[in-house]
Amino acid sequence: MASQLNVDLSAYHFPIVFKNEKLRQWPCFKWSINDWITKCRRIKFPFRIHSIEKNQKVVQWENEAVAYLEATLDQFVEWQNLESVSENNPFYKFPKSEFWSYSSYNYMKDIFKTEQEVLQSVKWSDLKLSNDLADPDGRRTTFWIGTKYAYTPCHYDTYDYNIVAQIKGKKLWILFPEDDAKFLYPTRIPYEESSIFSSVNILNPNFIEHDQFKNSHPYIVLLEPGDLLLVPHHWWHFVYCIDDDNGCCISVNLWQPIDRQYHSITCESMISLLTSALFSHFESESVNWINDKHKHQLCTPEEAMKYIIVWAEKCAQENNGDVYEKNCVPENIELPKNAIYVSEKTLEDINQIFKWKSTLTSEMTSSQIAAKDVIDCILHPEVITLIVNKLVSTQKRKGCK
Ligand SMILES: O=C(O)CCC(=O)C(=O)O
Repeated sequence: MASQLNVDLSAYHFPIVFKNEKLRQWPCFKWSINDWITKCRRIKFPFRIHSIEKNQKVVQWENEAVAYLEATLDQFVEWQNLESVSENNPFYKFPKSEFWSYSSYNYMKDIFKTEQEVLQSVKWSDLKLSNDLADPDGRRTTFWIGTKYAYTPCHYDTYDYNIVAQIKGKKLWILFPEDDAKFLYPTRIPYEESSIFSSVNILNPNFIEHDQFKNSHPYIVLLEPGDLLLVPHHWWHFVYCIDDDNGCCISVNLWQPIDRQYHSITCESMISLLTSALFSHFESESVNWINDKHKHQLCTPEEAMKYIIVWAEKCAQENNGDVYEKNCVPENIELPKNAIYVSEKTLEDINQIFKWKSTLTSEMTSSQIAAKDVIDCILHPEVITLIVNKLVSTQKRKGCK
């Protein structure tokens, strides 16, 4: 077991699923839905509501929900399990057959700050996967609860790698390697700090607008209660609640830092500079360009500029910025006990699940370029990388003087 603890999980460059018995020992894993309701009775969770549309033509972005509301777990479970709910239930107006709901991205330290028992029931270090895996005060762990059909659009996180523990219900994860970016049409609108979204609607892709998607390499895994998933650094992922337990699909995840992410930090600071400078000038259009939870993270152009200067200097000192090796088969690294690689599948396998209805027309509403298109190009990750690389070269030349 000692060698197991020395495992450096950041060294795995392909997604891995662990069937980890120790996760089943976490107190929260043993709780029934009624236990969860009792333990969370004082907590109001922020939920967003989206309509369940078969063959939806475009991505349902977080910032374009039908409604946003706050509710207790009791009210959520009642909505999911009773034929109808009373008027004082915040979900009252939303028939469960027509709408899905998600309370996503809740930092445990915030949402459970008054409920230490819940906060302490997630015990990463007990998994004995790696010496580094621990987050006793819930600063890096997030809590997700959704109904069946709730989903997180395809994206990748610019920092860290990720460990996900499935607690209740089942989630389908469709992952793509970093190099698939060219097939996934990256976008920074909606803006969310450190998330790069794909414009492709995985539930029903438009192969006319996104014709390169056909060349992508999906890796697919169904996460069941008790499963752990390692999402390597910069892997794209689309996550779909495919089955629930009494209406609930619950998971927690931990973002685990990797060293020297100076290049990513500089790129994110550059995005902050550009979004804060550009979005405000196109206010009427920009209303819906930022995911709500991230509005407070927008800094002023002056603040963003300060970050850029500091981090570009760090990058220059580090030579190439991020020293992270990408997408290479790990050599001499044994797979940890009870772990398997997630297997590569085909788009036809995704089609089997979602039964795509082929979209033969382009969804583009106008042939004319809009301000949003211009800004989307400026914020494109390839453009940002180019700017940051130029900046780092400038810093290096100045450093030589
Ligand atoms: O569980 C989900 O819906 C999404 C989780 C996610 O995006 C992440 O862990 O980075």
